[in-house]
Order: sequence, then C-alpha cells, then structure tokens
Amino acid sequence: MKIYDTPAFPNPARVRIALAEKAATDKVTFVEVDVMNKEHRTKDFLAKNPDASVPCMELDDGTFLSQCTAITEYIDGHFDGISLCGETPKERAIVHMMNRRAEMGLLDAVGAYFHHATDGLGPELEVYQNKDWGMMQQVNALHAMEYLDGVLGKTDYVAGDNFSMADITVFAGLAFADFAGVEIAGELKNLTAWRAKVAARPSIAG
Ligand SMILES: N[C@@H](CCC(=O)N[C@@H](CS)C(=O)NCC(=O)O)C(=O)O
Repeated sequence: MKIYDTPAFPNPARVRIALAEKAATDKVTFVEVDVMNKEHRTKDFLAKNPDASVPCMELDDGTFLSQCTAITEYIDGHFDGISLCGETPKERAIVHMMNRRAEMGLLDAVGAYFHHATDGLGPELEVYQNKDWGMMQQVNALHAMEYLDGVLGKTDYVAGDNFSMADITVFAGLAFADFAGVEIAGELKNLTAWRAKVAARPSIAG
C-alpha cells in the first residue's frame, strides 16, 4: 500500500495520524508529492487522483482512494486497533456527522481563507482568488471553533466519549488555523484543553 502525500500539510497529517493510531505507519510506503511544484496537477497524478489533492492512497490491487474521510474509513477497517469511525450504526453516524462539521466548518473553511484571502501557496498555485469568500470562511472557522468548544464542554471527544476520525479532523483544522493565522479565542477553554489532551496522544506526540 502506498500513500502519496506532502509531509506537514494538514490533510496528509490526518491520514498520518489515523495510521499511527492503528500502529500501521510502517505498513505503508509514503511517496512524496511536490505540491509546491504542481506535481499534483500533472497528468500522471490526476490519473491517480482527479481531485488534484493530497493525500491519495494506492491499494495493493491498484485501487486509488482520495479524500481523507474515505482513506481513514479504509485504514480503520483494514488495520486492527481502536475504532476511528465508530462501531455501532449510531456511533458511525455521529462520527461522520461530526467529522463533516469539522471538515466543512473548520478545516475547509480555514483552507478557503488561506487560499483566497492570503497569499496561500503563492501565485503559481493560487490561480483564482476571491478575497471576500476567503474572509467569510474565516468567520465560519471562528464560529466552528465556538461550536466545538460547546460540544467539548459536554463530551470528552468531538463525537462522544471516544477518540475518533472527527477529533483528527478538528486537530488538523486547528493546526492549519495556526499556520494561516486564524487564532483560537482565549475564552474557548474546552477546545484548548481538548487540544492539549489530543496533542499528547502517541500518534501525535510521537
Ligand atoms: N477534502 C480533501 C482535501 C485535500 C486537500 O485539499 N489537500 C491539500 C493539501 S493539505 C492539497 O492537496 N492542496 C493542493 C492545492 O491547494 O492545490 C481530503 O480530505 O483529502
């Protein structure tokens, strides 16, 4: 199995954390994609992942998977270890719901702010920018942080009592927010405490 990714980028980090949670990091081969030199937009890479994004996973039978949620589903089902996507139908539904809220409200919103309202990855890569859209997404990301702070005032983790894929998405979203200069408001104590707890997990702290 191969993972095509770019180390230190936020979405690749999600899959790397998922693999580490399943103690499976050494069971895949990482192939570095040079996003800064537009390798992800070449014909060769688009044949693997038409989304033109990293990460992308190649299974041993030649199937390519893209989108972190789909890749994490595969990793969760394929490797032993804690469940990242939930066990019961209800748990799975809640993990997916919260993961999508974290993705849309936080991680993707920060991404839109970064790519549209800042220099992003630079003029070679940011061929279309809409600053108003980016600024609106920054507001959405700040609202998502407030929402998540409320959730984490009631449950230990984003999707309930157990660590899950949704926590990974929020964690990566906050790392991206730091990088993009979108600050967590000081009063969001639940979110800040949860972040410190998650950062201490061996899959992240190493
Ligand atoms: N929704 C996608 C997002 C993937 C994504 O946006 N990855 C970024 C790196 S963090 C990327 O490939 N960016 C390339 C670009 O902006 O051109 C997923 O879950 O995998």
